[in-house]
Amino acid sequence: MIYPRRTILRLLSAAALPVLGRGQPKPGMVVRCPRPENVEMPLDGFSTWITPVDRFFVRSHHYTPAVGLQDWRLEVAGLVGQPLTLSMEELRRFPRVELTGVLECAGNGRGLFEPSMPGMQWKYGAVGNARWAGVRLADVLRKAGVKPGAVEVLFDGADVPVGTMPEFRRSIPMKKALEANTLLAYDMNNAPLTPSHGFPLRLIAPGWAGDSWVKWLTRIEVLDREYDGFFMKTAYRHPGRPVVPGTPVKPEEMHPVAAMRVKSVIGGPLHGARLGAGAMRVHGAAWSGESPVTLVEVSTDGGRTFRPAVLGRDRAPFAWRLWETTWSPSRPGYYTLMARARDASGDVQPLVQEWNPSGYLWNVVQQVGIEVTPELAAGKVVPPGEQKEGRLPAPPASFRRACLVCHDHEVVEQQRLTPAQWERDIDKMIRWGAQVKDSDRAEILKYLGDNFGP
Ligand SMILES: Nc1nc2c(c(=O)[nH]1)N[C@H]1C(S)=C(S)[C@@H](COP(=O)(O)O)O[C@H]1N2
Ligand SMILES: [Mo]
Repeated sequence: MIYPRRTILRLLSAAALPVLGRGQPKPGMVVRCPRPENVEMPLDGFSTWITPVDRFFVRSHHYTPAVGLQDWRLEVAGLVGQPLTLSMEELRRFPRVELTGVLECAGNGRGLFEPSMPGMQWKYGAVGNARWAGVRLADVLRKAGVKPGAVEVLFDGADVPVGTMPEFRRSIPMKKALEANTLLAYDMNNAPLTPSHGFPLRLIAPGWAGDSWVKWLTRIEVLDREYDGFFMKTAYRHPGRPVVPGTPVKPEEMHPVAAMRVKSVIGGPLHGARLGAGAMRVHGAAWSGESPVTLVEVSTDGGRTFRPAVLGRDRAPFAWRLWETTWSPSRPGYYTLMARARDASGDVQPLVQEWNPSGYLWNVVQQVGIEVTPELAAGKVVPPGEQKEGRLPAPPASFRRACLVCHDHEVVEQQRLTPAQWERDIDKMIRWGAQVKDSDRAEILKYLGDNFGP
């Protein structure tokens, strides 16, 4: 196969631009892929109300662009009376608004779905709670003067697609765009956004999953119709009803992922831990979409009984809530801990995870198995052992040539796909510009199928 011309140009221009493919390294994070940067917060992150920037997950489809404020402008265009071109200085003249809120990737938990599907295999930590500051999108739109007939606002960032992948462009309906809490943020935790998190400007869509929180904003366009680009029409769609696990659903039968779902995560003890007898703290964080968490209940007997946990004092409408309870196991044994959150709308976490084709919005009640043993002194905790990974055979040169040009190996290692799923995935990669020679295809598929199965 010949490289499409567009791909060559893209790869060349990507190489020439000061693009930070890997972002700033964040020590102690679970690296799902160094390039493009995708890192996950470990479970200990569910112990602090505000997630520090260096512990905050990163999800980037493309390489991190290096944007300089000097030439940066925000364009406001489309169905408006007065198109705008704003510098950061001009933008900062709008009233400053602060908001503490949860940012969670729609795909958080994908790595837990059975049957599995391709994509970043996030477990629990593609989520964080930060202080955002910026200006109201509504204020900027008011200045531009939205004309009648506006349906959606479309957002575009400075990231350049990898290969022939589509641009990451996302839209939100007018109603969400005009809400007082929808922000164009320049600060995260009281400092300018870092490159990984969208410097100099990103969208904050509180209560909605991360795919709407477009980073590196350069252009906002008011549309008189629903946007039909790839990341709205094909990706980030959910059936919104239970479907037979493992079966395809047509994109037109799904709708765009919007609000997050009510969810709690147990930050400790950790699954697989061994503990001595005595009182222990069971704790974590809980959040929902657009209505706040009102209750977290904890079970220590595999879901037979639940009792309310104590909710942390720190709270804000779109933030997560820390929770904890103290528990003294009456005798040694194996225990299954569970936490179940409820929100103000009455929504509650399910006991069974309904499946969807792309693995979005995982929010089933988590189960944490621990062993209480007389071999350990009261209060002593032995964390779960490091998972021993089998050694991988060296990837064939054909695979390195075709695949590792655009992304690192880590993103492949975490997949759990059948040979048929790998076939489809390689076809997608070819559509996205991968150069796979016909003579190499079988060898690549064998390497993938032999090593990264379900
Ligand atoms: N321009 C652009 N914006 C983007 C993305 C992207 O790839 N490009 N990823 C989105 C997704 S899927 C998520 S979950 C969040 C992640 O934000 P973070 O990296 O700051 O945690 O950014 C969103 N904004
Ligand atoms: Mo995401």
